[in-house]
Amino acid sequence: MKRLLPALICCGLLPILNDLTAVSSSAASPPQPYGPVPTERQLRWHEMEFYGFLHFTVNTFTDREWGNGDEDEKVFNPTDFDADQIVSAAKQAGMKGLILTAKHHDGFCLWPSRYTEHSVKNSPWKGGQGDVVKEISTACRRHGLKFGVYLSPWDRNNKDYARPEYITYYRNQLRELLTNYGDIFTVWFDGANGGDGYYGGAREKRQIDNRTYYDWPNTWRVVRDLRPGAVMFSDGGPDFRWVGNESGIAGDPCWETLNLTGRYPGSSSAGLNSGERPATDWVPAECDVSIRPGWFYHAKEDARVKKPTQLLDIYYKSVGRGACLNLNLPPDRRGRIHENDIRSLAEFRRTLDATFANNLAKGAKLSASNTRGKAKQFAAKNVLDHKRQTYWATDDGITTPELVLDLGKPVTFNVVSLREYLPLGQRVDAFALDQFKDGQWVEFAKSTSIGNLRLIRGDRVTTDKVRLRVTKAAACPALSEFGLYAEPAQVKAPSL
Ligand code: FUL
Ligand code: CA
Repeated sequence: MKRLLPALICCGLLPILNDLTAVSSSAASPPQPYGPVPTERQLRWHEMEFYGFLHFTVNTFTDREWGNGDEDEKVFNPTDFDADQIVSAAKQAGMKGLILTAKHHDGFCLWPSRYTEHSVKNSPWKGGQGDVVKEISTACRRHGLKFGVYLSPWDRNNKDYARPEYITYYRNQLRELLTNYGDIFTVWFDGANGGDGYYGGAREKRQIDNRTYYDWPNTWRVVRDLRPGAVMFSDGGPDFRWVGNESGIAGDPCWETLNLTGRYPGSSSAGLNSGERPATDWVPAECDVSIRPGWFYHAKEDARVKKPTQLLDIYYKSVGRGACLNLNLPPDRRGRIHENDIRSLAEFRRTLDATFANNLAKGAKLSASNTRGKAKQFAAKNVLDHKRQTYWATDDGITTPELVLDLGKPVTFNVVSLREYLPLGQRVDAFALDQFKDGQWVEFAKSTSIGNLRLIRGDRVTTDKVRLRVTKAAACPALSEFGLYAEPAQVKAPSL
């Protein structure tokens, strides 16, 4: 996962670079990366920030959270399935992708897999001709969202589960999903393995060793071979990690890095919430949480949809701590996202859009205590250009620089936003923010990890000057964005 340092690749150019040092431009070469750095596929995933889960299967119709594996295929019968309605709900909420439970623990397949009869092909829905994976994946493409799959490793229906034959079955299904449905941005590997099940009629408890049974390196290889751009999720990476809870809350700090040795899907959750630093691997966190108490739709939870204020709190504590947010929207028995969920999402989105429409730091006069090689390429103004690829960096060894933003007039804000330039690794350990008040600097916030994004949401501050102080960094900082924002005064409660 670690990339070669660009400096090592271009050894052939060294004599030329040496010559140039005479005219002092070597000081303006980019900083060396610090620690593990993200792969291209991980960078694309970081940019998504917010996407959704769709939990949908026989459980939707049996009112359960975990099916036993003996459900009659006939129970799966949405009355008014509408992939466009589902995907539009996600899009309007600002999601950049959707991950569908193609198969949950009960083993029922939402696509007509040729390896089992336990699928939509034996359901009355669309006369057995339906394919939820196809409909959702094509609707995602129509609406410009990425599509991903959840394929439960645990299968309470399959007769071979816990035997070697099942691994062949599981990989065959992975291949079907990865070859027949266009581009896939992620494969989500759940670590749950409960034991009891139907297992082709055996109705017994089957235990497996999570660490060895699925032969993860070779199972992951199927994904790498067929979809090299896809990122894989599990408790142990390899590309992004579980955050250690299902409430959508990342640790504070939440480091993008982790020591992967000894971790696998279903391994201990120790360290997942905050990550580890220093660490050997870039394995950022995903916060998965449902908009309702359960992962699947239950009519009795219609009045328990998370309120916009709760969704906002989750957003600030997940995306705002450098993780991605995977918010579950469970389709109902019609095969649509329920009106209450849509209403809550719409208000949540409206508030976020109103908040982030206007960076109040735009146009500020910037003065940095240090700029790498005094070069334009690394100038402080790069933090205000809305581009992740440009950044402010300091000279090597300058790890606690300051940046003053002169706003020209009093400005009121309650959200501060920072990004690091990820290709150079996670560099900043801690920082503080000051406002200029009554002729002196007064600290109003301090924090730790930044990574992809850090949002600090607090009381309203009115000032005409803000100062950012990096108070600890493992290497000279490389900050790509800085923003000041004001949440709308009134965040309306939903009228459910
Ligand atoms: C868990 C599963 O057991 C739940 O049913 C759900 O799919 C959740 C996202 O992951 O481990
Ligand atoms: Ca920038």
